Amino acid sequence: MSESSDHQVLDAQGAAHTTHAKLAAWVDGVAQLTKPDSVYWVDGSQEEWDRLTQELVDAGTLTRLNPELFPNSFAAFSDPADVARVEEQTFICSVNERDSGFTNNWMEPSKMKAKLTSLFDGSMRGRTMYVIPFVMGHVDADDPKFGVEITDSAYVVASMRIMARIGTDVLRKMEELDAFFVPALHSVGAPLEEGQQDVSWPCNKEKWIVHFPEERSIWSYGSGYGGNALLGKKCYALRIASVMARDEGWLAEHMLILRLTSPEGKAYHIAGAFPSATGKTNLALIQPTIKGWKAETLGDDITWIRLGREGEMRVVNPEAGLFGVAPGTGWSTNPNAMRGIAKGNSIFTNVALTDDGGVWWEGMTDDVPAHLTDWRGNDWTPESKEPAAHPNSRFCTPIDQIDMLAKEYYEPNGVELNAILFGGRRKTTIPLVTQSRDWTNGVFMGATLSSETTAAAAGQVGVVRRDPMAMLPFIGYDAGDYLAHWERISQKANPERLPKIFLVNWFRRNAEGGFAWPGFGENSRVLKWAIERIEGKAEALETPIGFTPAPGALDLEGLDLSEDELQEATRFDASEWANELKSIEEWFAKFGDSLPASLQAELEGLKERLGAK
Ligand code: GTP
Ligand code: SPV
Ligand code: MN
Repeated sequence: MSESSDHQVLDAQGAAHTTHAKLAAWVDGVAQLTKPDSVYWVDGSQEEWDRLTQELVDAGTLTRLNPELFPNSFAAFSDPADVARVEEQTFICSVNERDSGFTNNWMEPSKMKAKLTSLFDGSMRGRTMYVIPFVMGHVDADDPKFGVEITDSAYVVASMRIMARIGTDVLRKMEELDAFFVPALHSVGAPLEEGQQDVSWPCNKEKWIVHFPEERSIWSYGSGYGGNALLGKKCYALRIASVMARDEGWLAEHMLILRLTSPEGKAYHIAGAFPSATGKTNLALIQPTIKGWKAETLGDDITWIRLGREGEMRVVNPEAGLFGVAPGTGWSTNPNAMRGIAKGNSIFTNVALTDDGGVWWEGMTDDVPAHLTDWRGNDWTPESKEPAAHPNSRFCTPIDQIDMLAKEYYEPNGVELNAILFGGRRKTTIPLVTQSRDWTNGVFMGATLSSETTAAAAGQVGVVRRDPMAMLPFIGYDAGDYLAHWERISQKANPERLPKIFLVNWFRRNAEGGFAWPGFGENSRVLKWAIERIEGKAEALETPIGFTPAPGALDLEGLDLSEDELQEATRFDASEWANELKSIEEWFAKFGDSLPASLQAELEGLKERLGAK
């Protein structure tokens, strides 16, 4: 067949599958550019999942796990150079450079479009082009947020089926509303020549994760991994959604949502922003160690916050699955996650395989298996120097398999938010918990949030960096404007119903170098104190940085922790804060004119309270 007649076949695809004219035209245009062998519209059915996963097994991309251990579950092993988000190659191409701000990479949109157009030209040759209609959040929400991902990766299709609501039902709703959708284009950038043998994880050395905020579109090239390729997640539900939220008066945040019910039966909703691989999924699935408190989850990674009719803040989780860090998630630290994973229907990426056809990762069980196949396919024993699972290996599991999922997860317009936690991974300086003095002081805590970098992003691990609201890699516009937007939203809200804000740190070290606080389920003690603060019951000490638990105010019943150990975890240390202050000043200086005056005033207030002026 000649090339031009080939394209005529592809031209006819769009209109035959959808009455949504814009979508049909976009799909046709992409097919003409990327030149796939065929175009396939994803319906989201079980039959389709069975077929695609079998094709992926045949292609060597997936390994079917032993169904007695993990039913309907698969392991994938990526190219060793494609294991995490690539922040240096992530761009916010706003029309004006100023609007992408100093925290983002920027290129002039038409220049970037030209570059991407030439990369995508023929990039799907020899492959199937999949069209995935999806909605982030509920299709029945007051304002459903639609997207369509085009990808040449069946692994992405299978993963998207877990992570988002996808398929024909969503497409029909889009058509009925003639809805706006975010076009999200993805290619692994590995076209196949006639007769060329494919590899198990096609990708390209060159990677581009690009967002055009004004037209609300996404182009991702070269990577098949997680947040680079499942475009509903970080690219849409955070970067593009944060821009929509700025324009429409809401917030798109990197937060978990937890519902806690007190022994008196009163329920509270807490959202928590922690940078990547810093404990969101674990806190979302917490098993409280204190008596009488019940925890249920609504979300583990992304939270959309909107104002309700009474000026209350309402939260929804726009996702349908968990894409969780595997290492450290285990039967002793996180049984709720493990029970959900064990139900199957999951895709594991870059974990190790056990000899009986199951999966394993560091921290999954207390006993370490005598033999494994590591994530690179090599034999592994406990003597091996390298970890068996990649530090950023992930489980991808439907959220409805979590026993502790709150029924409120299904509320199309969410639930009222009562408290916000900001947390980082800091060895020093940041106490276990500090309550902000008020909303603006809480926004200051979020704006100056800092954390040691993790394996979730390519690059050096363990370096302290400022990560405002845990959104540093995900703010789709100018960071100063983003902080101003947090202030603006609070002014529109009912002041009586504003969530209380707390700064937490589960990762402070003691003099011996161990964790000063046991963490995980024991974090429920901190949550209890936070709720009792909201209720006006718990005592606090006022320090220059905010309110910390008064002696005896944290419930430590049943916990083996001495007064001294508790002190190490919770104390405010003036000398550490003298250094912190310098670092915060350097950080704020980077914002230039776009730093909100209210936050500069917060810094001045802190300086004064620390006796630094
Ligand atoms: P992303 O999915 O990348 O956004 O990560 P996340 O924020 O959901 O982090 P997750 O809950 O998966 O935890 C990441 C790592 O932190 C795991 O290795 C956990 O074992 C560890 N971790 C989580 N909570 C705690 C805690 O309370 N204390 C300690 N010491 N480690 C924790
Ligand atoms: C994160 O890095 O915050 C993640 C994993 O949740 S990814 O989807 O790859 O962004
Ligand atoms: Mn995350």
